Amino acid sequence: MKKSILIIGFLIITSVVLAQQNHLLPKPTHYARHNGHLRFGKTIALQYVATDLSSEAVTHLKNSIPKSIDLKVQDDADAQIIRLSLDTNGFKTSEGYRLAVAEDGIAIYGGGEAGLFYGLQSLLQLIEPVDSANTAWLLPYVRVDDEPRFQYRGAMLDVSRHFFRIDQLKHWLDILAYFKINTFHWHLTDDQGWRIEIKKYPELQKVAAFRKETLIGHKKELPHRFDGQRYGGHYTQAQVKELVAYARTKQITVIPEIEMPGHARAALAAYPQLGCTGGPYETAMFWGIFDDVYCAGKEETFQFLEDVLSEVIPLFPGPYIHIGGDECLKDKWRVCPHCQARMHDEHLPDEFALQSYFMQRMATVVNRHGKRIIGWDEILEGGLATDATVMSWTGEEGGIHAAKAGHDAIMSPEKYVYLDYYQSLATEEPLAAGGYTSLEKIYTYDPIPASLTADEAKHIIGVQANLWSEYLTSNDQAEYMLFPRILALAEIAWTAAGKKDFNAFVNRVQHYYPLLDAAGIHYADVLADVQD
Ligand code: TNX
Repeated sequence: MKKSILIIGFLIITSVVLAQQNHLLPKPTHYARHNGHLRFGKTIALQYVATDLSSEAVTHLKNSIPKSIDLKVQDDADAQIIRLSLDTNGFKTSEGYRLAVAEDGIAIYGGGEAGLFYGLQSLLQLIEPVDSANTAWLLPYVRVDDEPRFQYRGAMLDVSRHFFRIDQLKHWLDILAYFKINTFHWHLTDDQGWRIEIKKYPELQKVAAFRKETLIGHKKELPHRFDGQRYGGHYTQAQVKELVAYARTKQITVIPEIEMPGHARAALAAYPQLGCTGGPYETAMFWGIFDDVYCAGKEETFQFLEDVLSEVIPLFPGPYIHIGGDECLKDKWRVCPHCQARMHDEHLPDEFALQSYFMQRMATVVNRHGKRIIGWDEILEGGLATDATVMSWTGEEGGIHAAKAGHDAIMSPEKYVYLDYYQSLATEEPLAAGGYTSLEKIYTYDPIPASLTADEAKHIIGVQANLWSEYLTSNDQAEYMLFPRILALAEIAWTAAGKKDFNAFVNRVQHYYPLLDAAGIHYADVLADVQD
């Protein structure tokens, strides 16, 4: 029997009134509140009793409390006991859980370790201080039965256009996991910066990781922002491993994205021979789609990307590697002798077929490492690699097409779930990419398109919100764009469609503002807008 004692000292969370209603977010499948509650003193001691969990699993659970809640592991004879049990037959997936709080204590049953983790997150969401001085804490008697709607609940962050430190990313993973998001899509390379160490290609760190100016945004909009500062940075492989391991303790899978064949200007600045013209190239400084892309004719390009993937793939234990595929202009390919020769030799009718050849070749490399590719919906053009998963961003069409063809798809339509869009129509909003993605718009989005049959719909494995960072100038601004909108994503990804209710959701979001305050998160208070 494994035992460990946890003392949880909560940071000051101001003016939280004990709510009787279900404020769990995302909303669970089934929630029943019973009369009474467990009462804790000023600090909360929780003791885990896990009969059938590995010590590693228990450690993960111990580490699962967001950093905003100050956790100390100590022996305490008076601890409340949480009985953790696996129930592998009782749930549809390993993420399902049952939480029971009653007179005789706290019990969590999980379909797997992930389920126990989510049961614990729900428990943490239910513990409330009795007063603003946190003189005591109450945990209501409840029974929660819960399963996620989608297995893939994602958030993407673009660290190329704006660079974020590992500790900043970890902080977000804490909060994302607390709201049961389980996938972090790490957009590591783009025209404006290459952010992952590749030992075989040191120029990536020296050249591709930097650009001449701090800021990108759109050239026309930002003349005043030129500061002449070289801007950049990258993550070492050791840091990548550290983040991936950290995410694992939060039940979060990290998916790296290495962009190809477009969005490659930074890589070409470092290795110009990989472009059709041979350069010279510069890491891009502004928002845009650039026509200098990897040359699809030269073997050297494939060798480079194969080498890159061979270093990247072992760092990420998850099943997917994202290889981009979006917005690849074909202008250079049309006049490049290498590309034209390749098309001739491989009997490719047009440049779209050449892109498909490119992506399928790289998919083979990924498959050889035992992984599957994800690509943006443009990978559908000219034919899809056998086990490719499509990330549908230009709309829902790509996802629908993929699902009908028996491919998995992740819905991420820009119109609904793009977090670089404005979140309110207020004039004082920070400059953003354009568009408007309100909290309500995300909330009302249903990732399963009505045009799919039940069987086809099974291929929609989930939904993801994307935060592109061309317009971000700071970590605080990134948080402002992420929160609270990412909570709407969390709920549409977890909660059954029939259980959604926007007004009730808004109340629940408000409930978490003090927690976000305590965690030092700079969220946008968009609820004032909503209630108008
Ligand atoms: C399109 S969405 C892109 C990104 C930009 C974004 C700006 C996608 C796959 N590609 O490169 O950052 O628009 O909204």
